[in-house]
Amino acid sequence: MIISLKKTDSEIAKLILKEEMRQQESLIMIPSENYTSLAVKEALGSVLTDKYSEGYPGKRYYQGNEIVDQIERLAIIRAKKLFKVVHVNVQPHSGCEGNLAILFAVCEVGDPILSQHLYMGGHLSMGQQASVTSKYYKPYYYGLTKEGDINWQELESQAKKYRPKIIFCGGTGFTKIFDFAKFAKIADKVGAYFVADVSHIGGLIAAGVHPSPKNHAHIIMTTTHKTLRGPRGAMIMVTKKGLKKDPELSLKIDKAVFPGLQGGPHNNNITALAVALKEASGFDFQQYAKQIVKNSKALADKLIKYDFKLIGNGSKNHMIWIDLGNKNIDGWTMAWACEGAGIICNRQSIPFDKKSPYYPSGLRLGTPAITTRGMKEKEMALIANWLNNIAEYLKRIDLGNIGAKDKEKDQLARKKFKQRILKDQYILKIKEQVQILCHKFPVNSIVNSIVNSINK
Ligand code: DSN
Repeated sequence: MIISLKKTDSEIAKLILKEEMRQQESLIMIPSENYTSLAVKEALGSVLTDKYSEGYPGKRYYQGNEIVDQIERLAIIRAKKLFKVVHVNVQPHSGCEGNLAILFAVCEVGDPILSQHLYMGGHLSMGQQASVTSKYYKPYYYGLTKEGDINWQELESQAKKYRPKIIFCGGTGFTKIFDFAKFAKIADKVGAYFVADVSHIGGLIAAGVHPSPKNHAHIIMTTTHKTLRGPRGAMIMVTKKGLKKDPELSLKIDKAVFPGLQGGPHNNNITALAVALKEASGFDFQQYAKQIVKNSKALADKLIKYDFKLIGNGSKNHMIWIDLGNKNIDGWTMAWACEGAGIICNRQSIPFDKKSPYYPSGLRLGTPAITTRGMKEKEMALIANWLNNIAEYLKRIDLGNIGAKDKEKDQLARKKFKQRILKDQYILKIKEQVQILCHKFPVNSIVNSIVNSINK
């Protein structure tokens, strides 16, 4: 693959190799990222990228889809079996399109919808102000409690007051186990569709490590590239309960995806998804999913010992959500210092955050990718120690005007900090140790596999 690319476009080939090196030599701790297998990557880069197939298996608007039909059917069968649902659409290009298709299928323009607030871990695609979904539907929100639980009281009173057409659960920030039955009870009371967006925990559900919403939700949406460890994309699933509420629901979802929102499906993605779904039904995947949760707990417990304040006071899934308030640093500063040390995470607003979403008070970490590399509890202790060293170091050094009320001063200070921290000797020492650890847990690499096959 990379061999022809080098001939055609050495500039891009070099950048791909650099990115591969970055992924190899850093601790990828963004909870929504992962490493796909070589098999998934091969399927993604296959001839299936060349085919047009608007429509669905057995009813396409283009000729030449005999094989594509077989592949898409396989992906659907595997997804149905894995998630125990009655209908699956594997064509959405992303989670945003998946949620938009659900809204389009179920709601009329202007209908009220209810979801977790963006600043409390919700997701843009469920009616947040900056998203197109808030222009077409009337969004209302519920939040989290200070302890990181769903604010059930608020959810129920908003549901009763506004009678939403859809109640969404899920988003980008939640460190506990979702009580899907409780969501369903409220949704049923007000006659709403209950849509479980399980994008983050899709892989944990597939492996039986997190309870499934299949008996509670009408519709389940998941992206396919997070804990599920497939290619980028999404699936919309209809449950038995969903079909009972509306026997036409599957049809409405399919029509909303195509021709409603999308044209040709990305067949290489669907092919790679079929592979990932096969992988996800195996024993190794179950072990991996169990270890994600063990690692997350181990890391969370250690961080608490280092006096990090965690939203939810720990982690019951793959995610750790830190309130950096007591460390006197913001998420932006910590995330850049971590990047300097080769630990890649992301800053995130915390419930009731007084800071802006771009410079929030929180930091979000996840264990899926490092678990895919084979890391376990012992390595989590090392990572917690490095994170603590970074936070303590940031307390000791002069951060200048970072956080100053004067925006210009703040921006200048941040610019200087970014340049400095990536070259800081103390931070680079941690980076060296991070790299030593990464070398002990190599990532499947297409380049390595080509080199190995040539050497054989
Ligand atoms: N952007 C994803 C996340 O990081 O949680 C959600 O789409």
